[in-house]
Amino acid sequence: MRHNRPGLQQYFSASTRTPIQDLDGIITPNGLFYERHHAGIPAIDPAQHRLLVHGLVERPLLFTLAELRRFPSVSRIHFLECSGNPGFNVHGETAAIANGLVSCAEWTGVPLATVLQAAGLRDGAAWVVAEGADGAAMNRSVPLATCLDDALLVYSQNGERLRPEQGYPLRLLLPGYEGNMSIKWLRRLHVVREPAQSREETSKYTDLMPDGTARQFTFVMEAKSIITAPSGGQRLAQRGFHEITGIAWSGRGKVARVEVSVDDGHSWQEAALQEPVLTRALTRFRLPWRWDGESTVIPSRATDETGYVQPTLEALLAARGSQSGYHNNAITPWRILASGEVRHARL
Ligand SMILES: Nc1nc2c(c(=O)[nH]1)N[C@H]1C(S)=C(S)[C@@H](COP(=O)(O)O)O[C@H]1N2
Ligand SMILES: [Mo]
Repeated sequence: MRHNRPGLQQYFSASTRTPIQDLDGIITPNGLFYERHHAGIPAIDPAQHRLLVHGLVERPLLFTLAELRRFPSVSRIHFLECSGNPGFNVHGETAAIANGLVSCAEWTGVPLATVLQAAGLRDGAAWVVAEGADGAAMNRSVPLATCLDDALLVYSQNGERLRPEQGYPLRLLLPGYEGNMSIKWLRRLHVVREPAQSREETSKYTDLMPDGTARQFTFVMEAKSIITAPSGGQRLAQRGFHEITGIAWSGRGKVARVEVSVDDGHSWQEAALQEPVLTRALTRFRLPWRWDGESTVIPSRATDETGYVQPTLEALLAARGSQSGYHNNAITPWRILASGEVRHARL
């Protein structure tokens, strides 16, 4: 779903959202994967594309895609979420507007650790600056420990080659981290001592606090959930049985529990989680429900395996103030009217 912000001077949409209210299961079809690009989508000839690995390494290396594909590969299912999903002043009419900058896919590629080991790390190596080949030459600094952990150099998504929108022919994937760091159209990995302090980690992707300081390097996407049915814009056609279903995820690991309330948070019931529950992947939850035809509010609340509980918007605003633009993982409550129409409870 293209998202054109009124007042923003641009002739193309810089982001599209996944219609999460219309999807089942946990895998996002590639054509419906959300998109966020800061300088359009470059057209890259894969035969010409190179990945440079240099800086504090024993052997600077320049890879063609064919060379990268010779490394042992892995496939893993992970979500990707923009840390601007949504802003703090957005109460989406639909689940897509409220939370559609999240998607989940099976990614295939090479562990970044394998490629860094091939280059050999030198003393002092502590960060890797990843850079894209788009007009923005977008770059982000990634701690070396993350690069040696579960970071992937990805060339395929859900079985087919990456689409141009997702970074063809090569992207970085940092499971559980804010989407911005998963650099698309990846062309360079610079191993360095200190973070680059680039635009995307200073003026952007930092959170301004009420006391005037800013939170920087807030990498992890904290636990979140959203009911996708019934959700905003939908309508319950009759009273009686309805399945409440939605998605939950956590950048820290597995989702441990999702609770759903059908009485505006007065009481909570535990939803069933679709097996297998995967680390840093969308997790489908379901709760059978009998609607009595009365108006009510239905929020959902995720807890991850670290014990972290998804907060209310009030709790987030109390902790961070209202200047902060990123990392809103607040509970989304849907209001069901007696007519069966569903709206965002804050609208
Ligand atoms: N080179 C480059 N990488 C990028 C971006 C970009 O504009 N250029 N956008 C980032 C942002 S803000 C997000 S949320 C994700 C979006 O990935 P997707 O478009 O595949 O969903 O890519 C990140 N990687
Ligand atoms: Mo993003």
